Amino acid sequence: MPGLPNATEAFVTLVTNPEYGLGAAVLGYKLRAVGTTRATVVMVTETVPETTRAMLAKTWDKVLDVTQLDSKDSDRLAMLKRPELGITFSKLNVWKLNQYKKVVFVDADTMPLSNIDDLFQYEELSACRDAGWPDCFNTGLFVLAPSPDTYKAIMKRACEEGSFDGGDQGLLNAHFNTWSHGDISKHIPFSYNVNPNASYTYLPAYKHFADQVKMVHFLGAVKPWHYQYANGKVQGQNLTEHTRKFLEDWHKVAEMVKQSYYQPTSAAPYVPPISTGSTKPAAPSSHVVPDDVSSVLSHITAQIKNKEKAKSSMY
Ligand SMILES: [Mn+2]
Repeated sequence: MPGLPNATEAFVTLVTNPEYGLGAAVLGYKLRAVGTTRATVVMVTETVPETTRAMLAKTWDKVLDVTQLDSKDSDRLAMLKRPELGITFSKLNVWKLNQYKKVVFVDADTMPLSNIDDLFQYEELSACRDAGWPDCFNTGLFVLAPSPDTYKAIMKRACEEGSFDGGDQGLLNAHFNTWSHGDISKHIPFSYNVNPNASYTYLPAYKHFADQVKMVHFLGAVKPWHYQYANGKVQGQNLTEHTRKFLEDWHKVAEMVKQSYYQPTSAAPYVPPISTGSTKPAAPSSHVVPDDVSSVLSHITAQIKNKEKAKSSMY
């Protein structure tokens, strides 16, 4: 446990399944290892099993139940070939955590390499450029000021416009749409959200700025937990030297988290539980975020039904 976590500011992440749970456990461990003075909060949806919650409780200050939001926008998600991204709409629950004045949201597939508490100097909405489309910000890391009003405004936009990429990044870029050409003080340096997989695009820069990398973000469909790891080495072809190093750093922490933090109830070795979709919903927790989304969700459902109707009438 950190000595005195600053209770008005928090790092927050989201976990919706056991794999991201291991990612978040690594992230929580690393945030403490680099000496954060802020509170650490992991939001979990009802799809997260008890074993994963127990592991997270060892590496985060607070495990918080949140409502699962799903954009259900399968057409657009299919365009991205990432149908699982819809669930990232659950990220929006972070705006409801108004017991905190300021939050740095970080994806569960990120890993800080050094202290990143200076991010709390930034105002809402601050973020780094997306490596794929630099006029958009990447939502793997962003600074926000929780507010139920902002939450409602973003949900309203989600109902009216959906998201151009089907995920939270399209929606948040549409909502905070002055980011690219507005106040440049809301542009966080790229070194706080570096995608090691993008190295082929600008390898000399990766070499030149390697020492300044504060946090890596393993974005894309292949995550650190998909790589085989044995004897301190990650198995994988076509990995650049620094990608391999980041992946091995991640796995070293993952091994530690699994061995010394995760206490299985049987003597069986740790195997990440596989989500079957039939996971028993967790017992109600005293930390449930007030749920005011049911009406919003019924709007979304109605909209989808209308769209489907419109589509089927075209044929
Ligand atoms: Mn991510």
